[in-house]
Amino acid sequence: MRQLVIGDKNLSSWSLRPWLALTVAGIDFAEVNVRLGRPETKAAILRHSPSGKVPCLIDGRTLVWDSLAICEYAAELAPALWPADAAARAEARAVSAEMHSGFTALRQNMPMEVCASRPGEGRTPEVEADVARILAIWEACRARHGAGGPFLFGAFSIADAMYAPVVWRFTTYAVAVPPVVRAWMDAMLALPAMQAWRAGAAAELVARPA
Ligand SMILES: N[C@@H](CCC(=O)N[C@@H](CS)C(=O)NCC(=O)O)C(=O)O
Repeated sequence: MRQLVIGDKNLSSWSLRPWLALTVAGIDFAEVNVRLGRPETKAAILRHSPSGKVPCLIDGRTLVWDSLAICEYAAELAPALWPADAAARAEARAVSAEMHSGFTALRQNMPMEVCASRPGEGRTPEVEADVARILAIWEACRARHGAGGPFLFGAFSIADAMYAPVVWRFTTYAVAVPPVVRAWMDAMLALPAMQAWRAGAAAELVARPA
């Protein structure tokens, strides 16, 4: 059985991305949960992941130790995780890569905390610029490619998975969004997998308070 090594569901935004892609695609895996931010964390992660970071997918002798690489691996098992149209697929890859490599100010100042409510916190000018760019990406995806369904490229894709932690961030920090973005965020929040992740985060907080 494939194993996905992940961090705390309340906090680990990189873990959520491939977890969601695998779950929505119906690809079987078992979770291996590592608690972040503890003296023993690094050693615990290194038992599974050569980078010392989560997420890491273990599929027999194959190790995949990066969120976007795991999503790509998932798409080899479930090709519908990328749009079928080549031009749309290229754009989905571009917006996914932009999330993977960017938005540092947002990541630093508005960390994912699925179960928290912190309206208005963290809004530096650099964060405002990241928020504006992310809203522009989501609006463009919905306008250009969204006709076939409620997600960024119509059907659920890796692009949605890559921005899923930002859905939780915008919820936690109560970021105002235009109606077209609200509709996409609502579709994301309605996914049983997103609700299951949130329930898991809440259960972990009860079982092992900070
Ligand atoms: N670029 C990596 C980033 C992974 C990452 O930074 N993971 C964090 C948790 S969300 C981590 O493992 N932190 C533990 C540590 O650095 O000790 C990816 O996309 O998977």
